[in-house]
Amino acid sequence: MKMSKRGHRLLGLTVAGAALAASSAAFAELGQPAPWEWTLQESATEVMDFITTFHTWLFVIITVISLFVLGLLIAVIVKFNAKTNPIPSKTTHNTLIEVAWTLIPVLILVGISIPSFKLLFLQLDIPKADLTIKATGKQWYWSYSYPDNGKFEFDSLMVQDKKPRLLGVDNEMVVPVNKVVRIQTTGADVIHAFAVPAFGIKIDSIPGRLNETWFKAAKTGMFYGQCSELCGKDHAFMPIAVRVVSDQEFAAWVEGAKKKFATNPGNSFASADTFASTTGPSGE
Ligand SMILES: [Cu+2]
Repeated sequence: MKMSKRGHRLLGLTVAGAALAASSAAFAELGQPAPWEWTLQESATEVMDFITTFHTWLFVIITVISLFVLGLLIAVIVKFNAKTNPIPSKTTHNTLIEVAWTLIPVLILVGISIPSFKLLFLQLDIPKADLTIKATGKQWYWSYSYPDNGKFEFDSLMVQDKKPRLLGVDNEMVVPVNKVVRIQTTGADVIHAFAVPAFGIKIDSIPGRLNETWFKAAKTGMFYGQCSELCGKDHAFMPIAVRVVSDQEFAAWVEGAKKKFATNPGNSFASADTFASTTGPSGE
């Protein structure tokens, strides 16, 4: 069977699309962005699963609406131009169409709002936490404190040569797998935002206010995020690195961290000195 020119073009497009999808899947790495990635990052929590499904659902809806409107436009252009339709209809009302173009958009909005509210409640209704971590955004790094596990606090600064580029840090936030982690976040100087795409969380860290969010990582591994509120010249260089480990590994890490990061009362600004003496990404 011989293929038409259009058939060839369609086949070419399909192959290109499939190759693109396959390549993005091949590059995709859990917990971090991948080259040529054009989809959402792979999910590691129930919330992110929901976000991904909701995103796909909205994409289907907008695609159908766009194609429908495009179809109508083409029909008007082809069938009702001055040449093919010299005597235009004088119709001003059509009850059926008027009811339809009122009712159908309402139904579409209801179809969007129901999963939207479900997702909102899932995100905002924080379940009973197994662990609380306070993440403080500072110009330009994060400090994490573990009030439940021996009250230690430490700074997490980007390390320039560490992989993945611009995401590697000296001290990672460590959490146990399959445990509800409540994040309380605030800003020490200006507004920052704590965001980890694979967990589906993004929340402003505002000075003088304590915002809360939560995640329950279903997979172990490294998960990266970034400050997501423009906060100054090194905004792009204050990554968030979360290491999800087993319960036993977490307990062992806590023991080590307690000694390593023992809180030194009366020296709460020691971290600022640490930062000043560390070579920042801009070489300052
Ligand atoms: Cu920031």
